[in-house]
Amino acid sequence: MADATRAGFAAIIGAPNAGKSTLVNALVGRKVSIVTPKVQTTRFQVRGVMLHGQTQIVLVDTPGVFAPRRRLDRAMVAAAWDGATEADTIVHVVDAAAQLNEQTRTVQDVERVIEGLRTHNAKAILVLNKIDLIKREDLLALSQKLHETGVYSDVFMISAAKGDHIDDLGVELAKAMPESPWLYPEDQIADLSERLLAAEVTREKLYLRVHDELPYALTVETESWKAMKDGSVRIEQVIFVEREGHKPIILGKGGRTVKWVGEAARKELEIELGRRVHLFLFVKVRPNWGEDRARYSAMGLDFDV
Ligand SMILES: Nc1nc2c(ncn2[C@@H]2O[C@H](COP(=O)(O)OP(=O)(O)OP(=O)(O)O)[C@@H](O)[C@H]2O)c(=O)[nH]1
Ligand SMILES: [Mg+2]
Repeated sequence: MADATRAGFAAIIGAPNAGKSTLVNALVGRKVSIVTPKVQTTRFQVRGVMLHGQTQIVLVDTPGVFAPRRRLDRAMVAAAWDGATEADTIVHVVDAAAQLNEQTRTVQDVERVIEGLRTHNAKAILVLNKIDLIKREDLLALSQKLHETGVYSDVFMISAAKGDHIDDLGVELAKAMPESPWLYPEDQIADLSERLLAAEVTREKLYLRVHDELPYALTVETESWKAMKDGSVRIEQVIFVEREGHKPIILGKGGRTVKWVGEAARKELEIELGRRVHLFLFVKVRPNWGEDRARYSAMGLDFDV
């Protein structure tokens, strides 16, 4: 039947910082997953929905696959493979520039993904990303080398940030989807609740502003969400840090850092939500939130892995 609908899942996996979330946002055409220059930005599965003709493709953005150390790391890796093995197709995003510069961590992470694909007996579409940063001949050699591993069904060379060759990839993903009724309503582009998205936007701004290891020791939660009579929304969020000593870093001199974060997050939320936003941020210490079971279920992660 010519007009049968198709729908399914495409899991986006790859090393931290490869550009997975950037790719998901580019394919969806809207921001559904936060993006920062820091590794391990995405902590849990985020689903973005793209349409291609009669086909609905649910893109599952996953945390980067890497060597797990802390409990949060292990939960993130588990979430990545869960997303991958349940999907109709797997997209492995590789930062081609980092790979060519032989950045040890990236190379090891890519090897880990290849091993994981072998273990799960799965094939993936290889996406070499960030081609805006490298020479074409280097790219072809890299493509050849990775293709020889035998775990890839196809290779695409793209720039997620610039949107180059994204459309071809979209067509390929559509082909991989089975015949099925659509999984989400036509106008839905993400499965993140507004409360969670709002917390993620604040976390993105914090990552952009605070440096070093601190981002991994913080989490943001939306505590209250009130629709106001004038059409605006009043949002209260708490930034949890692990130690008292982290608090002044978040606040900044005279509260400057948290003020910048609040402003930047508010502006973006107003665009995403399409209404005026009053955003209130509080900083609290919660020692060991990384070992707190309740936080994991709030993020959709499994505590016991
Ligand atoms: N030059 C260039 N930079 C890119 C491209 N795609 C993504 N980036 C940048 O790479 C960084 C990481 O992008 P993300 O999309 O957050 O990467 P990720 O794979 O989701 O990272 P994690 O969530 O930490 O696993 C950001 O600074 C992006 O702006 C690209 O095509 N070209
Ligand atoms: Mg990400």
